[in-house]
Amino acid sequence: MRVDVVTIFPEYLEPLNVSLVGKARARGQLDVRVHDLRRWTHDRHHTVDDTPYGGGPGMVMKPEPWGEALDDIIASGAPAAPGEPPARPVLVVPTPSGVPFTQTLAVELSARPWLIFAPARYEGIDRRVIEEYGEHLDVYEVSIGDYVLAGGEAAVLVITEAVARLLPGVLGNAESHRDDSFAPGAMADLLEGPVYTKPPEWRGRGIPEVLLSGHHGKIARWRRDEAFRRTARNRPDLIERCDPAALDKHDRALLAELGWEQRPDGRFGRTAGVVEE
Ligand code: JCE
Repeated sequence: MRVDVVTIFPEYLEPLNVSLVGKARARGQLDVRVHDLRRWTHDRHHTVDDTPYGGGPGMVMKPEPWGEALDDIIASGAPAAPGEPPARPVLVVPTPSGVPFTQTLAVELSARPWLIFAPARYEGIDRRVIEEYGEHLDVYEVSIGDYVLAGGEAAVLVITEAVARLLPGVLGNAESHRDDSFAPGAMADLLEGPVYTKPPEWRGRGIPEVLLSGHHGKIARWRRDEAFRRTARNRPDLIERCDPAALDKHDRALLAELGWEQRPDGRFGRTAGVVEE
């Protein structure tokens, strides 16, 4: 996969040299190119921003440097091979007003051969840039969560790591992603429960007996119960939209114990008047 990043803070992308993404690059599984947007300015001050039309606070990123940068980078990718259609990148623009970045979107992006990230600063990029490239490319305006960053670079790091670990051969065999919380097809879309390793006792704390029992059936059930407890506590929204057909009798009994009731449509909701802990 090829990844281009256009930014006014190239140093912010240094973490892409490290760990999983850095290793994928070193192995040639990922070709990451970071570009300084100011290269595509022509004035003495390398201006990338201007005041917003209509007034208001802050500054807006000018369209011309983005247009020249994206045109050059897109042109650098063609042609794939003689007779082949030129590669078409996906444009990914982090913004708090984008569609939520989810594991499903990570899987979708991991299937594309070429991503171009356009992390903005200030109050964002002149809208015409997104409109213009939306006519030629798939453009994803994505939000990594409901909070406001100072710019899109941190979101690029997040998205790149989530996508890169899904590329064939990037994650070692030891860590497979089938069971990730949120992986499509994960255990009924539950959060993962707690994990333990050696030593068997640490500061007077043991580990749950069942994990030492060697009884794989009991261990699987215990893990599922812990996943339900954690999900009900931390992400009640996931219990509410959980498919009732994915639950067995034991699951339903546990949820009832935790103060959840099954509605006439089969979905779960908190039992009225029951308070936790
Ligand atoms: C960004 C800003 C909107 C005023 C470029 C924030 C994404 N999930 C996300 N949270 N925050 C972002 C994000 C991404 C890019 C930019 N800002 C700050 N955003 C209105 C200021 C500027």
